[in-house]
Amino acid sequence: MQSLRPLTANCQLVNNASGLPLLYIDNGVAKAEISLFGGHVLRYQRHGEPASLWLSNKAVLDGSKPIRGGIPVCWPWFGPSPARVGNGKPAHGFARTSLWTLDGVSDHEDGTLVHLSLTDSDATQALWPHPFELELDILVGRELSLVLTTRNTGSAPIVYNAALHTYLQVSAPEAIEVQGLGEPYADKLTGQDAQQQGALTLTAAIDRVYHQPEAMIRVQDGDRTTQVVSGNHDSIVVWTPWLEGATAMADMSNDGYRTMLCVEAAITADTGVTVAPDEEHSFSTVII
Ligand code: TA6
Repeated sequence: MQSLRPLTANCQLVNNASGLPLLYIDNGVAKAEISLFGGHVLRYQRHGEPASLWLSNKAVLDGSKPIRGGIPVCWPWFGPSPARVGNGKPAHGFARTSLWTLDGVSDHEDGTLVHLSLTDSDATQALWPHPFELELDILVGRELSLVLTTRNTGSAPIVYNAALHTYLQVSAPEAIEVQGLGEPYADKLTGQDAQQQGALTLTAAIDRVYHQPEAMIRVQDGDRTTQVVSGNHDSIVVWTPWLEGATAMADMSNDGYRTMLCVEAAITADTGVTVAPDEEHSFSTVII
């Protein structure tokens, strides 16, 4: 790993062994790693505490495929490409496999602020024929805060779906209770709508879209509480692949599912969010 250059007192730009540009942040309260490939927060850890984010020990970090773990940015669609975009395009859109631009880094009393952006190119136009500017503002402090802004730089309305697909690090599935998800959810494993009764516990694979979540989701992991506080989203997605799902993934070890849980602020409505020309729309998630 070669150090390219210090950007601020607390942030360095480095290339990993495969040449992928990464930001290394280490400030008074936390450390983090952010990949410009994907605009992807890979790691976040407060000093003296366990890591907040899970990153697969088999994650591919050479820019050839999406990175398993951290916070992938799913955009401008979520899951399989919807009919309005055309079938068969890459799952979860192209933001997570695009090289983002670093617009700025600055150190502040409450943490290190990073601004990343992605604009349309021939490659994005081929998948999604719209001019856009996507901006990700990341604050690495006592909290990890992400704001994703979609700006329409074209002359026709755009419709998007998205998720900040947060992989939380957990100690073990048996230790977990998730509160604040609300009741109604779509179960993507059965294709049925269902109702949550009480706190969610983990005993099998889960792939659910909760439609009426509270702003704050609490993930209780034994004595440890992680809060995921989100805004301007329309749903929270909860996902764990369990053993059968993990075994099927080349970039997750078989027992990887035991130490991760995805709790994702998302825009999943079929209608998406419409952004008029010259307008923008933002949503956010904060890991506390
Ligand atoms: O957020 C849950 C989900 O959409 C699942 O359906 C699931 O398979 C997953 O994300 C991971 O997707 P990926 O394309 O990263 O393998």
